[in-house]
Amino acid sequence: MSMLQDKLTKLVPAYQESIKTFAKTHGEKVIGSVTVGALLGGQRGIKSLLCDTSEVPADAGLIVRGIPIMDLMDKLPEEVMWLLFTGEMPTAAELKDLQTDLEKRRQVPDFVWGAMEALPKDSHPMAVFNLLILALERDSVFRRRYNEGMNKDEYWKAALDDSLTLIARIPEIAAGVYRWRYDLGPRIAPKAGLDWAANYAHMMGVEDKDGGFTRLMRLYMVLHTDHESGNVSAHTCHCVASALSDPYYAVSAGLNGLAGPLHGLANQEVLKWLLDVLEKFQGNPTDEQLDVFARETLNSGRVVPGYGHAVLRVVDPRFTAFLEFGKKECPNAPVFKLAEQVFRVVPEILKGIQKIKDPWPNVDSISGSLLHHYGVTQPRYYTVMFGVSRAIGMCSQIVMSRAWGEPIQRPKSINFAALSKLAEA
Ligand code: HAX
Repeated sequence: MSMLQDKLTKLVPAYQESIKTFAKTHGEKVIGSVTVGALLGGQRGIKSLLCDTSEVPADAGLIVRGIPIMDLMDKLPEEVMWLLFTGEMPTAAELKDLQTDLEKRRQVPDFVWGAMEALPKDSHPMAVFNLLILALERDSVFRRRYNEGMNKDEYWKAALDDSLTLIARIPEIAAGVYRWRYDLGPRIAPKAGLDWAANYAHMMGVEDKDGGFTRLMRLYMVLHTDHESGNVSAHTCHCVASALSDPYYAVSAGLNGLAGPLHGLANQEVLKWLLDVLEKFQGNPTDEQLDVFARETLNSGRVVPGYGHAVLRVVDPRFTAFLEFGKKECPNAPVFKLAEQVFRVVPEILKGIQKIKDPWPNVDSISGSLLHHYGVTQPRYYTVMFGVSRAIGMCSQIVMSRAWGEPIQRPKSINFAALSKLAEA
C-alpha cells in the first residue's frame, strides 16, 4: 500500500462518519432556494453539490483545502495532489512515495497508441485525448472489482487505485497526442527521476534550454488542478461518477465539458484572438487600436475570450500567478506583452456593458501567451494541457464522493407548463 492509500485509509472513516451523522441531524434543514431566474440561468448560485477539495469565493478566487492558490505557486503538482486528496501538505517522504507510486503505474499500454494512430490527423486534440483516456478504461480496477461483488465500503479504494493510474499515465498520453498530432517525431519516453510535470515537458519534446518551460509546466499544472465542483467539467465528472461509472469514464466525460469554448477551450480561443490582433496590426497595437478591435469583437456578437467568469468577481488569482511568472521569465515576449495590454484595456470596456457581471480576466486569458513564448504554438492543443492538470482535481473529487457514499445524482426537471404554474401560484 502506498503512503497516500494508507493516509486515506486512516482519514476516510472519520469523514464518512461526520457526513453520515450530519445528514441524520440536519437532513431537513433548508440551505437555499431556487428562483425561476436560477433555473433558467444555468443554475447559478444554487447550492447543491458537496465539494471539500477546493472552494472559489467570488471575491478571492481559488482556495485549495484552505490555502489560497497564490500560496501554492512554488509547489509541485504532486504536492497539490496530495493536498487535494488528504487536506494536508505532504512530508518529504510522502511526496517521494507518491512520486514513486506514480512512476510505477505510468506505463501506457500499446493498444492506446494504436487507437490514436487510427484517427484522422485533423481530429481535434481534445477529442483524441479524451478518447485515449476512455481507451485506458480497459484496465479499470473499479469496474473489475465491482463485477466481482466489491463491498460498498471499498468503492473509494478502487476509485483511488484507478485515479492514481490515470494521473500517472495522463502526461504520457497528452504528450503522445502532441507529438503525433503535429508530426513532431516519435514519442519520447518518460525519464526516471523527473517530477510529474517536468516529465510531461520532457515528453512533449519542447526545446527548453534554461528550464523555463519546465518551470512554467509545474506552475501550469498547479494552477489548473481544481476549481470546486460546480464548473462544467467537475460537475459533469461528479455526476457521471455518481452512477458508479469508474474514474476513466467520469474524467473523460468531465474533459469533454472542458472542451467547450465557454470553459477550458477558452485558452485556445484567447490565443487565436491575440494572434489575430498581432496579424491585423502587424505587431503589438496601440491601446486605442486594441480598444477598437475588442469592441468590434463584442459588436459582432462574440465574447472576448478569457474575460468574465460565472462565479468570480475579481481578477482570477491564477491569472495573477501567470502574470507574475511572465513578468519575471519573459517580459518582452510579444504575445505575453499583448496579453498584459489586453488586461489594461479590455476590463474598462467590459465594465461599461451592464449585463456583464465580471469584467476581469480568468486564467485562460494569459496561459497561452506563455506557452506560445516557449514554442507551444498550437492553440488547439492548449485545452489538453489544462485537462492533464484538471484530471487531478476531478479524481480527488471522485474519491471523496465515493468515500462518503454519495448516491446517484438525480435532480428534478419540470416542464415549462409546470414551471409557469409554480411561478404564478
Ligand atoms: N465577452 C462578451 N460578453 C460577455 C463576456 C465576455 N468576456 N462575459 C460575459 N458576457 C456576456 C454573456 O455572454 C451574457 O450575455 P447574454 O446575456 O447576451 O447571453 C452576459 O454577458 C451575462 O453573462 P455573465 O452573467 O456575466 O456571465 P456568465 O456566468 O453567463 O458566463 C462566462 C460566464 C465565463 C461563460 C462568460 O463570462 C464568457 O463567455 N467569457 C468568455 C469565455 C471564457 O473566457 N470562458 C472561460 C471561463 C473560465 C473557465 O471556465 N475556464 O476554464
